[in-house]
Amino acid sequence: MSQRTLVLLKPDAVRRGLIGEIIGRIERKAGWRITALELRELDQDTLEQHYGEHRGKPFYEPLVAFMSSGPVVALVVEGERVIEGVRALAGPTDPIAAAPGSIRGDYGTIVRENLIHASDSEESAARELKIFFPGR
Ligand code: RTP
Ligand code: MG
Repeated sequence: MSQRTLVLLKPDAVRRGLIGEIIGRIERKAGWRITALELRELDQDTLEQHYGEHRGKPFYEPLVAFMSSGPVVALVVEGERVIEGVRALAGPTDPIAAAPGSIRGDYGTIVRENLIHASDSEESAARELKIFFPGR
């Protein structure tokens, strides 16, 4: 089943020079392709829409501050079961719990600065793609 997912390389990934490393892992997966890619700074409105489900949680304010601390790379990736697949490449939210070989397991530091966002379901992907790449 071919799908589309929204991937964000978070500000820590950009600051640490890990864009190529992370995109390379996605590109090497046979049958997936990048169909949009942009380096950009995220404004409050975009972040409130994107992370609205977390509003009111203790980590929400520091998360939004972190996500606006520098540019991110936003990508659309298409391919076979790519939603589940990029989540698997990323590993669990907490880098300490993420296995070596996953992006967060290899490079993550603290739970907030975990390098990558990837849509977690078809519904989330549809919603997030509309926020970041309207009209595509
Ligand atoms: P994401 O949405 O960024 O792809 O990550 P996720 O699904 O693995 O994690 P989620 O629960 O949706 O949390 C969103 C992001 O918030 C930060 N976070 N900090 N306890 C904390 O300090 C905490 N918990 C979550 C992380 O950056 C996480 O990716
Ligand atoms: Mg999430």
